[in-house]
Amino acid sequence: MEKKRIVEGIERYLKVKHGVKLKDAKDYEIFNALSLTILEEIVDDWNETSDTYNRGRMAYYLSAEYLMGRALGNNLINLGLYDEVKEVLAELKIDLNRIEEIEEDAGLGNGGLGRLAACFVESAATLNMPLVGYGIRYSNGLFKQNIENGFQTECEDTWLKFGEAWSIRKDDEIQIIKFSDMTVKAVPYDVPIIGYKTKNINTLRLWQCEALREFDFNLFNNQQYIEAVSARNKAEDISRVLYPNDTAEAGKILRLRQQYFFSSASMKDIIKKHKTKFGSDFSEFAKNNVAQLNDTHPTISILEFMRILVDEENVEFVSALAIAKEFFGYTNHTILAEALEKWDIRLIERLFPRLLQIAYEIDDALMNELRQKGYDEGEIWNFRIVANNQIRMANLAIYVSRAVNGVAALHTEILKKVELNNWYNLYPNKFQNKTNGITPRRWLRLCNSELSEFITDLLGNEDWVKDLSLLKNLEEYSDDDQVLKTLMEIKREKKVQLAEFIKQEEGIIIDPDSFFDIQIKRLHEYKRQLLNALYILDLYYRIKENPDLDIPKTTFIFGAKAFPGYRRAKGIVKFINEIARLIDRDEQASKKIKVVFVHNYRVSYAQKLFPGSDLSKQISTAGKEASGTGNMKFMLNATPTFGTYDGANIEIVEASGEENNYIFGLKVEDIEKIKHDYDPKEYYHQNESIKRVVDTLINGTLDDGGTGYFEDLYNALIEERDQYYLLADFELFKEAQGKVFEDYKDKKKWAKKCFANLYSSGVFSSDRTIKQYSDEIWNIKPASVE
Ligand code: 26V
Repeated sequence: MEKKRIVEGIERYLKVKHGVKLKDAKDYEIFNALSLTILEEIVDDWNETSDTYNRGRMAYYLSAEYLMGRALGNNLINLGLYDEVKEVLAELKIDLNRIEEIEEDAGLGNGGLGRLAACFVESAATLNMPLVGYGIRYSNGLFKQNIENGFQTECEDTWLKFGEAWSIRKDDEIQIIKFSDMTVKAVPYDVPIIGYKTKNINTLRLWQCEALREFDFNLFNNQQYIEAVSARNKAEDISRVLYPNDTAEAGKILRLRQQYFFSSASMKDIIKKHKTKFGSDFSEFAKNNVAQLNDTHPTISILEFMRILVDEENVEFVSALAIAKEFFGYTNHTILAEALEKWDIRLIERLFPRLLQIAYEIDDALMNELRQKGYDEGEIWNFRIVANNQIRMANLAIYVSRAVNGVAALHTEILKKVELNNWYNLYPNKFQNKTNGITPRRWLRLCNSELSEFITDLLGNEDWVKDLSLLKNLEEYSDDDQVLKTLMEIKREKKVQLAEFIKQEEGIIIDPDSFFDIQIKRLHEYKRQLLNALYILDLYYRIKENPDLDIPKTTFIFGAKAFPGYRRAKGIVKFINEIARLIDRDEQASKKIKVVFVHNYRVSYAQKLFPGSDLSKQISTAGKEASGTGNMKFMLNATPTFGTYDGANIEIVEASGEENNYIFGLKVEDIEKIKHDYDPKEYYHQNESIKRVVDTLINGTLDDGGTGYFEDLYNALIEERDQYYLLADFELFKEAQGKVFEDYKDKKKWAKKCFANLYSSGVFSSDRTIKQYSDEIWNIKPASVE
């Protein structure tokens, strides 16, 4: 793109959108104008891509969450315009970095599941894969977190406050959505998904809910102002706010409305497109279309799809079901029973009575099949789609789908052998594994340009950004002192940058020459931030006993949002912050260790944390973390994993070697063996260091401000049998961390471990994952517009 065009574009959009000249423009106005300039540049390619895709078989990713983060930097990188735009702005005395930092994160997701969807759409675009993402345009994304006096507080996320430059509202493609008690508009906002160095531009279509009419004129004339706009507010409530998923929140009527809202709009959109090509002939529908359900959240799509085919398109029920079974695929993202969605049939009946009838009919079809296969009634119960006055969404999704997949090897094995074993025995061929991945564009090329340049220098070109398996070719340098030295210099530079950012954001000063031990992810008991905290507290006591304790100076960094209603998670936030305070106030301990809890952990913060890390903490109870994807982001940034035998940790360590990571703790099969007579009290009474740290929860050493938080944590460990096996893993954790500290003394040895992680990380590219979905589930091929 010509430099002149960029400047002209910025000036033009500053004028028409904000009514200002460049010299008077605020940073957010420049951000908007620059974004629109780029958007303008790609619109033709975007339309051409959609046309090309529409001619062939297409895949649709249905997800209630997309945790996109910021768009500008990523889009510039992917378009190959980053350096150019940086120069142009520099000539205008504007720092691109500052403009990037002004952008609000699009935080339309909770955590891994939503971020995975974001990586997937980016990879699909990069690979020219005909995939469209469908989701919800929440006015408010995941809440913003503050830490006040060590407690988490929350406030609303208003990411749209400056207007959002990166989407186009498509008023002519509105869908009308009917609930039994209200009818609303689904307005599509199309977000361009720009792949890396390709002309193809994919689409993420986010639906916004609006009322059919802005207000009731007659009520308004009667001066009933509130009543006049109440229908509008009720409609807008549907896409107002993202639900935090990490809690047993099922049964919420608004959440069900959200799910139906975006499912119905997406089904109607797909069927409309089909009809423009094939009229009312649905015989080839599944040949041309496939839809992936990102967890059970969009599973009501199955019922809506059936309703449209049967009631509106006059397709026979049996044929419609056969088509649906070809059309849908289902991804499971957790084995936690509490997370499996079930909807009360009275709720479904109240909002969409016809869908309940369809659910019963599908249930009947399944029962017939099982009876024919000789299943007895007892066995059949577990398969039922409608049972106990509930619709079991996972059973519906498994029955009516072409494939069911888990998200890491261990996770898929647990689904097959335990959680969904009955289904696996019924349909062994439906089950597949698709180990998660991450996009190397955002998670290395964009967030760590220093390391990226170094890799490019070593490999001679940038091909690795599109084919991450090429990183393996770095292995030949694994004994090259100069290469290892440069790698560690880059790491130091990224740690300096992170330390500066933390100072600016948190007002906390950390030493970039200390060891950065990082645990960043949603706060949940199964992820065991509490175990990490107890370990640190033990370390504190050991330093008190022996001020010369031989460990490297270490900064423990945490970042995590706790679901607002999840009391124990909030207690853990406070506990970590109290430990931080205890250490800060201690002259001896604070010389050796420091704890920082960064507030409002989000995608853009993550982009600074992963590159500035020395150790990746992935310590979930074995069997509980389906995959994890943060673990892959650390690895790609040349950071060893300290983790349990869980989720993708296992594959990470397999790829880069056990000797280059720290894998410890009870395995799934160990837990199976001990779970019946596990007694945490034995550990508590027999291990003095365990007792010493656990007692701080109740002996007044640490203060929870009278909330009862800490006593509750104590009870979880001691009285409620420590469901996540913290105490059973405590000594193993300590031993493994001791090894980390020992190994870190040998700088070269450590650098080699970091480097091994980098060159072994290729397989965790989401490009690989998307290729597997494309080949093994969706049966789609690249369709390039070039
Ligand atoms: C939901 C719930 C709801 C009830 C209470 C506990 C609980 C805990 C977790 C969840 C998350 C459900 C789905 C999810 O986000 N899974 C995540 O998906 C990621 C992408 O596949 C994967 O890397 C994470 O390991 C997995 O937790």
